[in-house]
Amino acid sequence: MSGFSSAIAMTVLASAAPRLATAESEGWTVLRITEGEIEVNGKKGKAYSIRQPDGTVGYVSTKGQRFKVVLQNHTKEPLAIHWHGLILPNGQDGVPYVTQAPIKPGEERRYDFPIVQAGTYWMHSHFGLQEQGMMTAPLILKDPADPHHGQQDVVMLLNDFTVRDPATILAELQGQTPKTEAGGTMKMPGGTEQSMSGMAMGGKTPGMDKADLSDIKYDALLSNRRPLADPEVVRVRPGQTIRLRLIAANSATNFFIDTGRLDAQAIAVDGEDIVPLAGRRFELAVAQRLDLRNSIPAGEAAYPIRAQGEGTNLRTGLVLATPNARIPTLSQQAETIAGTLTNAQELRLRSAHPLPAKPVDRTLQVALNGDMTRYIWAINGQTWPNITPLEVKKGERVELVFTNQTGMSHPMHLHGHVFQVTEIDGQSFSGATRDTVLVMPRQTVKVQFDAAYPGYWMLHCHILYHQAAGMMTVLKYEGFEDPNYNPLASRAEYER
Ligand SMILES: [Cu+2]
Repeated sequence: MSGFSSAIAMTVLASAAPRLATAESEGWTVLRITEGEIEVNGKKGKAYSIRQPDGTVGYVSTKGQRFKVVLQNHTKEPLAIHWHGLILPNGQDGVPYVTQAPIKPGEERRYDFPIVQAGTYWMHSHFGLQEQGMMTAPLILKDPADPHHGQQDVVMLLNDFTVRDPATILAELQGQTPKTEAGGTMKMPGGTEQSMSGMAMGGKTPGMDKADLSDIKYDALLSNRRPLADPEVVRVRPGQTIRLRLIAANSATNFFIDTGRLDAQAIAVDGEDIVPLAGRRFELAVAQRLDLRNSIPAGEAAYPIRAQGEGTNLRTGLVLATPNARIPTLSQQAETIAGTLTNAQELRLRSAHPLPAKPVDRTLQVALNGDMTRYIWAINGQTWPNITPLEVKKGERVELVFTNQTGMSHPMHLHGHVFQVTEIDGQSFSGATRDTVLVMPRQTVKVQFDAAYPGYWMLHCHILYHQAAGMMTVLKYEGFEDPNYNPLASRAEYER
């Protein structure tokens, strides 16, 4: 943890300065990725940052404009940043060894494509385990045609915080000796068809019968990088309407969102509008986003917005407060341990813009399986990078059938597309359009999308340690070729 040398970062910055000035004058937004650490409740842990030169965290732009970003790596490691939820050219999707080579220390990479969406998105490393070190930031796209355009936005980016090295966490989960600097004793798990054939599925593995809510004990949960003991306070006015943009930018924690005494309308999930759903308690799985519209009541008051982790009493949050409100002291520990998400909310969500009715041209089975005792996670019995891509053809209506044969829930994310949730455990409905859907243990979830964007698109569990332990594959368009596609090279990410 000691090596976050600002001197190195400054040197790189200095050499990049002339280019940087040019880039900004040409309408580019520079995003600098730096290493660092933060102290939470007296404990220090890793904290990368993704900021513009003026300190702005992440990126905000508008539908109809161009996404023009110069990404600069001021860290000492290679990296790659994925623009989560965006519809974009495949080559700019930010997946190392699949759509691009990693960005080396001191290097920069340019991204330039039209912004065709509006909503709450985020960016995160898709390289190794950097996401756990909070190489994450908001990516907000506004819609000038939105009747509520211009109202106050409050972004609430959630992270799960650990002081431990994520490589050690993964090695321990897999029952392996942590890697050493010299040796690299850690290997990618499974990997061969042979090892997977003996894999215990369903509830047959003893370890999978435990209440597998969460693999990892976190030191804290953070909202905009602050613990609930020292929360961000956002000033609001009585009578004002605000849009709260919640982003589960964390590595392994599903959340219950609690708006306390403040009524809320859920208006979008994963950037996509839904038929408004009123409530005060909402489910939010890893990598998902939830937009809430809140009307601040008359009178002075403080309104904590809290997020409690599934299977833990840890919680985080921020406070909306009118100008003269007293800010309450908030405990990071809830009185009770939260249970499990249920997907009951998912069944109630209705897309405001459902897919046009069309027969399904192709159904792809996506079985989620693995071996909890050995901590191997798989899709259709295969572990990344030893996978056979799922194939689609441009123009097809594609259905994905997720069947979860494991004892843990998996938030499944498809890159570069928006899908509609159409069925959960036999119950059909015109569900939300989104990019990440939670599949509960033993559950079958069906989604549909139109195959309109040729490329190699990742399909994976967004729990970082499941992804790293193999639960990742690729959706490939027939006839699409990509010179960067070399998944076997991605082993190196974990062997460094
Ligand atoms: Cu998973």
